[in-house]
Amino acid sequence: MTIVDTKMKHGDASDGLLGGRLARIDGPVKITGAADYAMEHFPEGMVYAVVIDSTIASGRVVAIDTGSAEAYPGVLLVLTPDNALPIKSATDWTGAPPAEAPFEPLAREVTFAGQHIAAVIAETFEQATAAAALVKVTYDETAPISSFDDPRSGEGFPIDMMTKEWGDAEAALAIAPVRIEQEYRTPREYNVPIEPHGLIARWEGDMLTLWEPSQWIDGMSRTYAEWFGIPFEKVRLLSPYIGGGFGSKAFPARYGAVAAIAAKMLDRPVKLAITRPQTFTAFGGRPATRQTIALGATREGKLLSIVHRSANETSMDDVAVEPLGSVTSIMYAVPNFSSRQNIVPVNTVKPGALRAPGENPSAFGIECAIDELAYEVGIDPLDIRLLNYAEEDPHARKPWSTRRLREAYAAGAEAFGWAKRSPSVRSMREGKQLIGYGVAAGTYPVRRTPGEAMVRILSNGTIEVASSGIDMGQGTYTILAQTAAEAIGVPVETVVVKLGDSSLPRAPVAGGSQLANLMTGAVHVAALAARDELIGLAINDQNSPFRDLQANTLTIEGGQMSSPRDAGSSVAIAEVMRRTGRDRIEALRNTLPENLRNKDDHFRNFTTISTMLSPTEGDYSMHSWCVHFVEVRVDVDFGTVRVSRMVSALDSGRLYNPKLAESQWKGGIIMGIGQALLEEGLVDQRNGHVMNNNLGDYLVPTNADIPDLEVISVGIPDTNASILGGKAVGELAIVGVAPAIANAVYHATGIRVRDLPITLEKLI
Ligand code: MCN
Ligand code: MOS
Repeated sequence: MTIVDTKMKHGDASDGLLGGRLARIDGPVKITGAADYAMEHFPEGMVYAVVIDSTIASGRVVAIDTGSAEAYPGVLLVLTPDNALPIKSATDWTGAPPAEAPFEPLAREVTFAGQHIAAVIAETFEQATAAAALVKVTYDETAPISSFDDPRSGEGFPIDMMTKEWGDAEAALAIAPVRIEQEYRTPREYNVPIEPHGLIARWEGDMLTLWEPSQWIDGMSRTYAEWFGIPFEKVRLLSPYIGGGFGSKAFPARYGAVAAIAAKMLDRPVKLAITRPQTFTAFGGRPATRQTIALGATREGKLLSIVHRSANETSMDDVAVEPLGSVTSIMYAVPNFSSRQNIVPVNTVKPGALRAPGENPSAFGIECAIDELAYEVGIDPLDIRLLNYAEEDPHARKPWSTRRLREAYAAGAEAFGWAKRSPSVRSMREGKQLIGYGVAAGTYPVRRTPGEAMVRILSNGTIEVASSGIDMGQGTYTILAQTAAEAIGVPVETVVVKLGDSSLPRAPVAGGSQLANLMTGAVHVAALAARDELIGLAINDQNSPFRDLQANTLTIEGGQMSSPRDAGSSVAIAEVMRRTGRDRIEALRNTLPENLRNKDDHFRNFTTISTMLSPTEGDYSMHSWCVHFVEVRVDVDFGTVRVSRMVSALDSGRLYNPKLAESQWKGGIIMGIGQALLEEGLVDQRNGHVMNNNLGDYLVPTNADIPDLEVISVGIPDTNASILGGKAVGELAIVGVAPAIANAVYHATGIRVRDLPITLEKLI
């Protein structure tokens, strides 16, 4: 178990309260190397597994010759589908019941290049690696379909759940005075967190311990428990520190099952580390997407109709949907609307979640399209957004809980100097640099899943907060310490936060940008309960110092309890605990709805996404909002694009810690710049291999690519959205960055790039 200690230097005391700019309390252990990451454990007797991946993208494994590998020094086991311990299928993340058939993490039928087909387990990593090279696989290969541009992939099949329609969009489009229609595309993009994936699995009898980076301790523990048919409590998953995930560490992957199977078969702890190239095929990444958007409008630029048709790639054997109509359907007021989506199976690993799945590519489509319309009708790209401003949710027909997008447009435009933009393309230039200004909006929904937290007041006055929620860099440790400090009335230095352990109170997934709102809410409720109990004790206990004062109202501030009736006397919490002989006060609270609160076993032992409320459940439609203003400079001779200036204004409601929220926003913006200009998974169309499966060839931005970023918070507390008034932060800011850059590039050059990334060959 890891304890994060807040005894460190920071700014003034108010920094420690909610809304204060407290620096990350997990920072010192991270930069001094004291933080223990999953793969840094060395349990007694540990051995090493190396997974062998398919070199073909389509076909079947005919034979696996393991003889030489088995004979290699140190080799303990060569695992194939034929000898692997059978395990069960597990419930999926939505709560859909598991398949009857057993789950086979090693494949016989191959549907993508890089699919795990065997594993070698040896005493050392080097032995396992060398022996893995000796395994001979014979395939029966068939021609793969490597992308949805392959004519053989067809149109795919419709996902009815994604259909959103009102009015008569086709008819309104047909008679609209102004019509534009274009296709927008985003490539395969991959999660490349700094810490690659992997795990250590150890069995002690029927107890499974896992050290594995995780965005969802409870969901992953449940899956492992179901795979092996053991109770949830028999799985201990530890993930106190995580080197980023961006959506890729929320579910156990097949290699996790392989490691746990091998550990059980050998009765030795097994470490299985995924190599960087394997991170491109061992789990999802964002699928390639394409969207056709037709806009019908008046000559003044008022929208009359949107017809949106879209598709994303999925794997051959499973359904992955990247919701491409998510922003299209809520950003603008439009009387007629139709959005439909297909998924197209190709020979790829099943795509997964990558920061703002859905909203991110969705915004690329609609926010470029609206920009195109602005030029078509000859009005300013910012004005056209205001002209079509949605005063309520046009799809759900509900009022926004809060939507400070107008304020964001105003604040962003002012800080950026949008008014200095000259309207026509190629009209701003400095030497060999064409200068362009672009704008685009973004949004991310407020998701709500119940959470649970424990708050303890210990005899020495320390406050302990415990939750199985995680911190992969967002700041969970820090904001939960601030929440407890504020609710109880103690300096933040006295709060200790424990996270990332399945034996702690249950928390939902740190995905969908919901954890901060949910867990600050649960900790707030638990901390108030603990405080109430402490005050009750102080008032009622025979030995309480306040008993003598006969005080019936008490306050706690700075860790000192006092009675307003007797201003002079204040007693430290530790002293109250000592005098009353209490060793601890504990409050376990959850934020389950009233009707589930007392029969919460199902929730506690079966956390799936099924308890998540939609952003439009209830009286309001709840979303975070943002706008990005970008200046690009495009070299006239070389077509190179640099983002030279950027101002973003964002509405995430109340910020629990502005320093951390700003850092989250900037992280998202940086990823957005990478998406716009650099990121592109290249799949060899002949054999389905990801060609640039490493950080040398799959480009992500570095410091030199990023200008000074200015972020402005325009949010106000939104207590419809969450207990403490915050809205989503983590994924918001990536949404809208790529279209803002594409729009700026058009303004600079007069060239409209509708397929990401915007590389130089598309501009010359
Ligand atoms: N915050 C705040 N005020 C609010 C809400 C949030 O100050 N009203 C700040 C807090 O510091 C909080 C952080 O923003 O810890 C993120 O909060 P939230 O939006 O609830 O997001 P989650 O905690 O659920 O984190 C997940 C989210 C997602 S889904 C992805 S993807 C993502 C992201 O966070 N991956 C990240 N940010 C990441 N940051 C890092 N460093 N690494 C990743 O892999
Ligand atoms: Mo974030 S992609 O929802 O983990």
